[in-house]
Amino acid sequence: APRRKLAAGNWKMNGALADFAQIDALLAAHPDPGCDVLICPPATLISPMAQRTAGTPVQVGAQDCHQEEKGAHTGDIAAPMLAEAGARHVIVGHSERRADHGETDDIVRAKAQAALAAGMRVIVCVGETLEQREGGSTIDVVGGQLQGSVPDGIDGEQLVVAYEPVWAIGTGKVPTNEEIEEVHGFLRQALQKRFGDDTGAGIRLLYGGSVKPSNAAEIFAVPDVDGALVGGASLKADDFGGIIAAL
Ligand code: G2H
Repeated sequence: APRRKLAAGNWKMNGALADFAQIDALLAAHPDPGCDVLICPPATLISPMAQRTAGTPVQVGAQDCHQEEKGAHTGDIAAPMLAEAGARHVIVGHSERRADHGETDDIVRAKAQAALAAGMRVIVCVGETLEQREGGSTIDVVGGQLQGSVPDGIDGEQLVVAYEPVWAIGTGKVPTNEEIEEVHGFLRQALQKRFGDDTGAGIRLLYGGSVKPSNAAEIFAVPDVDGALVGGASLKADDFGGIIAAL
């Protein structure tokens, strides 16, 4: 089956109930988006957003989950709790989590497993720093993160991998099409080698990092780019809508 395109918004630590008006405007402009549309708001907004978007093409996800099902982890949120709140996807291993919370590949993999066990899909993020790119180790770094962060025994529908070069996040800098194609081609090959041709071919690969309406069409033309993980631009209906229209 062809891979269905995915526009995933990552609100990060932004947004409030008042911003649901942006989702209403997005749906008014794109009632039939022609791709999967996902928004991952802060955890406090998951439940009201899931209620507000019920019956619409907008799906709701989480930005992180704890790796354990329950327990003494003050301030953390378990995957089954997110699922009960209405989350259908969980982003794991975003570079901001890896940097701000010391999340290693082992932790990210455990979180991915917890999300899958709770019946959600996972978006596993990988990406190199500027120093690593300049040092020529992009493929090694991304390959190591992929191997270490993606659990065994997944099916192609449950897993999405997002390539987010750390130096392109929120900076306005975007890799060249050739740079994106090299990494996405490598990710596809590595996933097919590990999970078999069919499963590997079904896994969606997103590009993330400063995607905007003005650069989206060019990025989406790159082979093996099946959509985008969008930060800043996902908070505004016009911007996210422009990206959806380019998919
Ligand atoms: C990368 C991306 C969304 P932005 O972190 O995950 O953010 O589009 O703001 O660069």
